[in-house]
Amino acid sequence: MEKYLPYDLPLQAQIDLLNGELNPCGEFYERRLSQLAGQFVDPQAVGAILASEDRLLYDVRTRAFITSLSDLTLAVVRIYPGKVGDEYHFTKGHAHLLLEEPELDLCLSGQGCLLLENGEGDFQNHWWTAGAISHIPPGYAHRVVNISDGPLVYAAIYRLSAGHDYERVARQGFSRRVIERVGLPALV
Ligand code: PAN
Ligand code: ZN
Repeated sequence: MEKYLPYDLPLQAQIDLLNGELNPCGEFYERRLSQLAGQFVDPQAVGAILASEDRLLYDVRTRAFITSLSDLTLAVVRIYPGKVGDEYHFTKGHAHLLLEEPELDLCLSGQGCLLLENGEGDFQNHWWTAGAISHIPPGYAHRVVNISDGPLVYAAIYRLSAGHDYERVARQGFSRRVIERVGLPALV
């Protein structure tokens, strides 16, 4: 009998810090403007873009490290640069279904802004450059905004069983947005 199951053994993976490629990769998915349309503040700007293309906003590569005792998961996200009206591209945003689950995010390249909101009146934001690490405590909804001219690449580490609750953000959004004002990002 084998002492260890194959998935209980150590594993190594490699991230390309600039383009977000993950090797080996588990799942890959893309999110386009039509999937986040109601989240942007300017519906006319959304409509004008969708009339010609369903713009790719970001893609996600994930790798779950499942053992018989644990389920740590790595996601590497690449948000493409750009704006919808004056609003920078962002992720859909979610809280975790298991409210006691935290997450660690690490900015790998580009500049961004992490929005954090706990639904009990606390809003915070973290400005990111490469190397910034954010601890997202249990219960905080989170969204990442790309404020750079190029891609923003970051890694997120969480437990697979934490799950994703997209409903809360779809219903309430976040109380602040990151908008371009005279050429610079501003939290409004
Ligand atoms: C991240 C997110 C990633 C994409 O891995 O899943 O930033 O954002 P959305 O899931 O909101 O589209 C994470 O927070 N995982 O829990
Ligand atoms: Zn998360």
